[in-house]
Amino acid sequence: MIGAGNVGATAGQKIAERDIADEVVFVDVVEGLPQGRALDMMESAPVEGFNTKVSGSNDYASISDSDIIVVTAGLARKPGMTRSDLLDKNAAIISSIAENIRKYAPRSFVIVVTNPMDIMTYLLFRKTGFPKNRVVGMAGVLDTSRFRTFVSMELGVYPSQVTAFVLGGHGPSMVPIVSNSSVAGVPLTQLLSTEKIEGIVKRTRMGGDEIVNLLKTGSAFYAPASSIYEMVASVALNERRILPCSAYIDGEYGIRGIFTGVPVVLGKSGVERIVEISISSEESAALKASAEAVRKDVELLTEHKFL
Ligand code: A3D
Repeated sequence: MIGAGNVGATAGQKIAERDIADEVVFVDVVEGLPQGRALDMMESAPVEGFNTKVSGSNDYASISDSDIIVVTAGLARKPGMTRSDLLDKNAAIISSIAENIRKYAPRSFVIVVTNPMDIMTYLLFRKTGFPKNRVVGMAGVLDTSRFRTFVSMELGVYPSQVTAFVLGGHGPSMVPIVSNSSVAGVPLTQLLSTEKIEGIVKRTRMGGDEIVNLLKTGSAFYAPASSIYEMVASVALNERRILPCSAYIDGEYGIRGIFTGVPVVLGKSGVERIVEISISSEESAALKASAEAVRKDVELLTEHKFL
C-alpha cells in the first residue's frame, strides 16, 4: 500500500483482517506514520484472528517483489477543489512512485487510486512501461457502489441485490448505465420513475463532493477502501469478477488510447479482458464524451511536461 493515509490504511486493514495476503506493507513519506499504522493493526491480530503480517516503512525497497501494489499516495481534495486541481501536485508524486515500482516490483499488478485517477493511472502506465493488463485505476467499483446504495435507500431493499455499472471517467461526466441496472433481476426502469432515477444519477455523479462537503477536511475513505479490497481480492484469489475499472482501452466502446471506466474481468493475470456490454445509444454517446474529457486532461500531462 503506497500511501498510509485514510484510504490506504483502511484498505490495508480490510486486506489484513480478511487474511487474503501473506503480508501487507505500508510505504509513506511521513516518518513514523506507516510504521505506526502497521504496528497498531498488527496489535489487533489476536483479537481479530488474522495471520497476515503487517509492516510499515519509509523506504521503497520494502515493496520488493510485491505481487499487488495499491497507490493511494498524494493529496486528497479539499472543499471547492476539483480533481483536476490536484493534477500537477499528484503527477509529480506518481512519477516518482512509478520509478520505484519499476525498480523494486517489476512484475507487480498495480491499482491506482490517487486523483485525478484516470489521468494518474495513464501516467503510471506510461512511466512504468508495464503491459496494459497490469495497470488499472479504482473508481468504477466505488461509483457503482454509491449508485447501488442510493437505489437501495430509495427502494428500501438489501443493497447487494442492486446490480449496476457506472462507467466512464471518475468525475462529473461518469455514466451510470441505467439500461443495465436491476434489483434481483428486475430492471430498474420497472421499479423507479424516470425522475427518481435521474435524481440518483445526479447524486452518484456528485457522490465524492457530497462526502467532501460533509467531512470538510479530507475525502471519502470507507467506501473507497471497500472498493479497493474487492479488486485486490479478485486478483489475489483469482476470482475473475467482472468489475468496472479504469482500464487501457484499445478500440472497445469506440474509444482508444486512454484509461477510463469499463467492465473488466479481474483475475490472477490482472485485466483478463474488457467486457463490452450492450448499452443504449445515449449511454454510448455519454461514455464517448466522458472519454474525451479524460483525454483533454491526459493532454495536460504533456503540456505540463510530465510525459
Ligand atoms: P490522505 O489521508 O491525505 O493520505 C495520502 C497519503 O499519501 C499521506 O499519508 C501522505 O503522507 C502520503 N504521500 C504523499 N506523497 C507520498 C509519496 N511520494 N510516497 C508515499 N506516500 C506519500 O488521503 P486519502 O488517503 O484520503 O486519499 C489518497 C488519494 O486517493 C487522494 O489523491 C484522493 O483524492 C484519492 N481518492 C481517490 C478515490 C477514487 O475513487 C479514485 C477515492 C478516494 C480517494
